[in-house]
Amino acid sequence: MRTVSLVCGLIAVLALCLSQQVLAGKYKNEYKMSVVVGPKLPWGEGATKFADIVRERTHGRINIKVYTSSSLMAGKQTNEFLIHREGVADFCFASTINWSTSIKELNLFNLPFFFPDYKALDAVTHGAAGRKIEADLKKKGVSVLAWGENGFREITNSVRPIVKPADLEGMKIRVVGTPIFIEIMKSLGANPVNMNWGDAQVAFQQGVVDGQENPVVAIEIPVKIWQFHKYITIWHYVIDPLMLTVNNKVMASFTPADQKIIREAAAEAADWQVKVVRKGLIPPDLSALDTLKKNGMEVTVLDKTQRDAFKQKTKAVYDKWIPIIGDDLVKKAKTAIAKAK
Ligand code: X2X
Repeated sequence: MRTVSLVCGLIAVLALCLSQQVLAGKYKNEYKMSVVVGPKLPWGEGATKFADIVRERTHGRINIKVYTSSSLMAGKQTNEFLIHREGVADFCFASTINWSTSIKELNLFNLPFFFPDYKALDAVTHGAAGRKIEADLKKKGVSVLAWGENGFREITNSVRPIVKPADLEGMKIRVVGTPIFIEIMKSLGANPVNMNWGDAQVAFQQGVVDGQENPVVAIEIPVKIWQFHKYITIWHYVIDPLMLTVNNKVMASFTPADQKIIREAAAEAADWQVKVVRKGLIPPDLSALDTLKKNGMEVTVLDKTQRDAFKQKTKAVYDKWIPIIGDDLVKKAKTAIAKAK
C-alpha cells in the first residue's frame, strides 16, 4: 500500500514538473525546422513525418513547423548551419553538402568516387567516422539525432551521354555553392556554375546550364528532370547523406522524456526516408532507372573501370581536401569502407 502511494506521489510530482516546465514558458509555441527543398520531395516528407510524430507523442507540447524551400535562410542554402547554430532554426533535416562550407569535416562525403555503395556509406555514418562527425557537430552547438539520405548524386545533361571524362569537357554544370564542387567539376574538365537550388530549376528550364547532378529518387524523378535533360550517367560520384538535427540549447530545454520522444521520432522518420530514397536503385530492383527510361532518358551506368577513369582525374582534389577534412577522419572512413566490402 505504501509503495503504491509512493509511486502515485512520484507520478504526481513528475506530472507537475512537466506541466510547470511547459507553463513556465520554457517551451515555445512553435519550433522551426529548416529544409532546403520543397515539401513534396521525400526529404521534405521525412521532415514532416518527424514533426507529426513529435507533435502526436508529446500531445502538442512540442509543435514543430517545417519551413521548406530554404525559406529560413532566404534561399541561400549554404547558410543553413549558421542559422541553426544561432537558433533561427531549432531543427534541421540537412544535407552534408550544404553544411560543408561551415563544417569542413563534412567534405568527407564530397570526396569524389570515394564511396562505392550503400554498404560503405552505412559503415561510415554508423561507425567510428560518423561518431566523430557527430561529436564535432555537438561541440559546435548542434546534435545529430539521425542520419537520413538524399543519395548518390548522378549527373544529367542535355548535350550527350557521359561515359568518359572527355564527354564532360566544357559542359556547363550547375553545382551547389561550395568550393569543393567547383574543384571536382573543373578537374573533370567541366565548366561548373554555383547556384542555389531555388534558382537551379529555372536555370534548367531556360537552358542556362547544360547539366546538373542530384540523386535519382530523391530529386531527379520528383522534379521530372527529363523535361530538361535527355542523358543521365549513374556514376555515384559523391554521396549526400542528410542529418536530422537539433540545436543543443533547444534540446536541453526539453524534459528527458520529451528528449527521448524526439530521438525516437527522428530515428523512425529518417529510417523511413532512407528506405524511400533507396527504393528502385539497388539490384535486383532497378525500377527507378526504368522510370527514367520510360520518360525518354538515355541511362548510362558506369562500371568500376569507367568510374576509375574519372576518379584518377580528381587526384588534386584529394591532395588538397584530405588535410582539410582531417587525415584521421578519412582513415576511419577508409577502414570502415574496406571492412564493408
Ligand atoms: O541543391 C541541391 O542540389 C540539393 C537540393 O541536392 C541540396 O540541397 C544539396
